[in-house]
Amino acid sequence: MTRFIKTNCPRDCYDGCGIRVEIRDHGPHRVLGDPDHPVSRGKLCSKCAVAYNGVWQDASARLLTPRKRTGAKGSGVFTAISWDEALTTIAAKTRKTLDTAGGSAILHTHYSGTLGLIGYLFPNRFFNVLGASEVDPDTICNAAGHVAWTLLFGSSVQGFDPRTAVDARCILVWGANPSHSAPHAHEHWLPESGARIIVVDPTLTDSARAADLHLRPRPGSDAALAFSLLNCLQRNGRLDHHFIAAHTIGFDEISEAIAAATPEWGELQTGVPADDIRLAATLYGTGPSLLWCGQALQRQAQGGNIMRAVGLLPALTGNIGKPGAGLYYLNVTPLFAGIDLGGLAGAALTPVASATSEGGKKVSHMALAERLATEEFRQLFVWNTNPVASAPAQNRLKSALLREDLFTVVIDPFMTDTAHYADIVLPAASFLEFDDITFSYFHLHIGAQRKVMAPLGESLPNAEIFRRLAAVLQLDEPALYETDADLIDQMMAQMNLGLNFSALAKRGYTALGDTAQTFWADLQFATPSGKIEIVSEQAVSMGLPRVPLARVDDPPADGQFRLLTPSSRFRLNDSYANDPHLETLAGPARVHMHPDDATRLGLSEGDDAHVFNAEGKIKLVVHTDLNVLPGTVVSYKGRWPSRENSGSNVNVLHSAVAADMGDSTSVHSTSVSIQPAKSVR
Ligand SMILES: Nc1nc2c(c(=O)[nH]1)N[C@H]1C(S)=C(S)[C@@H](COP(=O)(O)OP(=O)(O)OC[C@H]3O[C@@H](n4cnc5c(=O)[nH]c(N)nc54)[C@H](O)[C@@H]3O)O[C@H]1N2
Ligand SMILES: Nc1nc2c(c(=O)[nH]1)N[C@H]1C(S)=C(S)[C@@H](COP(=O)(O)OP(=O)(O)OC[C@H]3O[C@@H](n4cnc5c(=O)[nH]c(N)nc54)[C@H](O)[C@@H]3O)O[C@H]1N2
Ligand SMILES: [Mo]
Repeated sequence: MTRFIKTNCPRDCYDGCGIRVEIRDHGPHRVLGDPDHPVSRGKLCSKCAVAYNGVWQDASARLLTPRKRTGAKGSGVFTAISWDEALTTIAAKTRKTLDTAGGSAILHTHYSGTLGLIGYLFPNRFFNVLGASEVDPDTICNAAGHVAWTLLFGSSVQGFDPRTAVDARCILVWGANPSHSAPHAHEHWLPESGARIIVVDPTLTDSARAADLHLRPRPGSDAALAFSLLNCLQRNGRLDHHFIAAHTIGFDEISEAIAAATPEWGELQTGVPADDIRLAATLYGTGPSLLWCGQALQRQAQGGNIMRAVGLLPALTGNIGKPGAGLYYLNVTPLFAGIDLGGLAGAALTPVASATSEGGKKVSHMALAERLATEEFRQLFVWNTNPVASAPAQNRLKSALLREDLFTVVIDPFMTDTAHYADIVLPAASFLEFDDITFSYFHLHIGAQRKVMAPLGESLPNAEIFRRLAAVLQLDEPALYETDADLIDQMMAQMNLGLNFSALAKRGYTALGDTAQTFWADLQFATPSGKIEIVSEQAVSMGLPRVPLARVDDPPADGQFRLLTPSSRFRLNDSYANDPHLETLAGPARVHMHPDDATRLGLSEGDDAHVFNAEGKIKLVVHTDLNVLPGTVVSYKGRWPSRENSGSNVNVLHSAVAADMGDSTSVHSTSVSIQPAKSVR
C-alpha cells in the first residue's frame, strides 16, 4: 500500500508549505504538496517541486562524506575523509585559535539555508560558547527595515495575520513580488481576499499585472511616493487625526513636508502619474487596509528612510490594531507561539576561557570581504549559507577566501561555490532526513518537519554536527549536547498547543488560534514613548534624521542603469542553482531591459552584453522586456558563479555599500553601465 508522511518546507519563503511525501521502496520518494495544508493545497511551487524530487535526493549531487582540501586553496580539489578525522582536525585548529588569538578570532556566518528551528538556531550555541564573532545574518537581507520599523513602531517582527485579509478593502503590496517570492500567496491569498490590490513595483511583475492598480516608481523613490500619498489622503480627509493625536508623536514635524508633496510633485519625483497617486490614496484611504512591505523595498541606499516613510501610511490613517488593517514586514511566528528562540540559540551561554576576554564581534555582510582580507579572523565557519553566490563584492570575497591562514569549514548538503574555498567540508543532511519544527514568517503556522528518509551517505543534521564537534573539543556546557528529541519536546511544551510532536506531525501543521488575530489591538508600541514615533530621538542618537524624509535617490550617472536583482521564480536565493532541470528552465543569466534602452545601446534580444561598474563586470544575455521600467535593468538572482560562463553572478557588481540603517545591503541601488559584447569570431 502507498505510504505517505507529512512534513513541512523549511525554506526561507513567505509560504511555508505543507508537504506530503510518498514513500517508495525504490528510487527517490515523491515530494508533493500536502492537500490538507491551507497554503500548498496539494501543490508545491515549481522550484521546490523540481528540486526536492531532483537534486535534493540525488546522491551524485549531494555531499556524502566530509572532505579535506588536498589542492590549492579555492581549487576545489578535495579528498573524502572520515568524520573522525574531520572533527579532530577542526577541533585541534579551534583549540589553537582559542589559546592563541581568542574566540573572537573565529568568525561564523550563517543564514536561512533551513528555517527549521533546530537546524537554524541550535548551532549558535556552539559559537556562543566559543565566544566567536558572527556575521550579522540580517545584513544580507532585511536589517535596514528592521531598524526602521523598530524606531517607528517598536517592532518590525509583528505584522498582520494574513487571515485578516478577508476584512480588508485594500491590500497595498509595496516592493514585494509574491508571484516569485510567495507563489501560493500570489495564487490564492491575494485574489481570495476580495480586497482591491495595489502593487508598488518598478517592474510589471505577474503580481502587479493581477492587481487593480500598479504604481511604478523609479527605484529608490518610494519615500517621496509615500509622502505624496499622504498629501492626497490629507486632502481627502482620510488622515485619522484622533488616532494621530492619541497614538503617535511628531506629526507636526512632517506636516509641512506632506503639504508640499502634491501628486504633481510626486509624479516628478517618482515617475508615477499624479492621477494614479490620487487613485491609490483613495483606495488605501477607504480602508480598512493592509500594507505588506517587501524585503526588496529596503535593499536601497536609503532603504531605512523608505521603510520609515512608507510606515507612515498605516500610522496616519489609523490602519492598525483592527481587523482588516495592519502592516507587515515579518511575523516571527514561533515567538508568538511561545518558543524561547534565545534559549534555543544559547544567547545567554557563557563563553569558555580563551586567549582574550574580548567578546565575539558582529560583522556586517557589507564589510565581510574587506575584513576577511586582513588577519583579524583566523577561522571561518560557514553553515546554512553560500556567500560566494549571495554576498556582495564577489571578487573581493573570493580573493579574501584564498587566504592560506584562514582555516575555513563549510557545512552544506551540496558542494557549493563557497565550499570550494574550504579546508574542510562537512556534509549536512537535508530537511527530509531529520525531525524539526518549522514555521512561516507570513502565515501564523507551525509545522512538523519529519524524517522521511535516512540521511544520504554520511551526512548529518546541523545540530548533530555541532554536538559531535563540541564533544571532540571537550566543551562541558550541557546545553551543547541536548538531543533533537529533547529540544522538540521543550518547544512543544513552550507552545502549549495541547499536542505532542507526533500529534502535530500527523496533522502536519497547526495555525495559531482558530480565527484571525488582531495585532496591536491595545495600541501599545514598544518605543521609548509607547507611541508610534514619527519623531524619534533614538534615530537622532544613531545619527539618523529625526523624522522620515520625502527624499529620493539621485538618478544613476549619465548613461548608467539602476540594476535590480530580485527573487527568481526558479530559485530560492541561490539554492537549486545546481538542479539540472531548473537550470534548463531558468536558461542563461539574462539582463532584462526595456526595448527602447536596448535599441539605444545597439542591443537586440539574445545579444551578449557586458554589464559593469567599478566593482566588477559580467557578461549577460540581453532579454528585451516591456515589463522593465526604462532606465532600470533586471537580472534575477540565484546562480552559482562556478556554473556560469562568466564565472560570476550579479553579486560581482554589488559594491557592498551599506544602506542608511542596520549596516544592511543596498543591492538594489547598484548602478551599472552596459555595452554590447562583440563576439570575436
Ligand atoms: N544580488 C542579490 N543578492 C542577494 C539578494 C538579492 O535580492 N539580490 N538577496 C539576499 C537575501 S534576501 C538573502 S536572504 C541571501 C541568501 O543567501 P544565502 O543564505 O547564501 O542563500 P542560499 O544560496 O540559498 O544558501 C543557503 C545554503 O544553505 C544550504 N542548506 C540548506 N539546508 C541546509 C541545512 O539543513 N544545513 C546546512 N548546513 N545547509 C543547508 C543550501 O544548500 C544553500 O547552499 O542572499 C542575498 N543576496
Ligand atoms: N522564488 C523565490 N522566492 C523567494 C526567494 C527567492 O530567491 N526566490 N527569496 C526569499 C527571501 S530570502 C526573501 S528576503 C524574500 C524576498 O521577497 P520580496 O520581498 O518579494 O523581494 P524580491 O523578490 O527580492 O523583490 C520584490 C520586488 O521588489 C522590487 N523592487 C526593487 N527595488 C525596488 C524599489 O526601489 N521600490 C519598489 N517599490 N520596489 C522595488 C523588484 O522589482 C521586485 O519585483 O523572498 C523569499 N522567497
Ligand atoms: Mo532574504
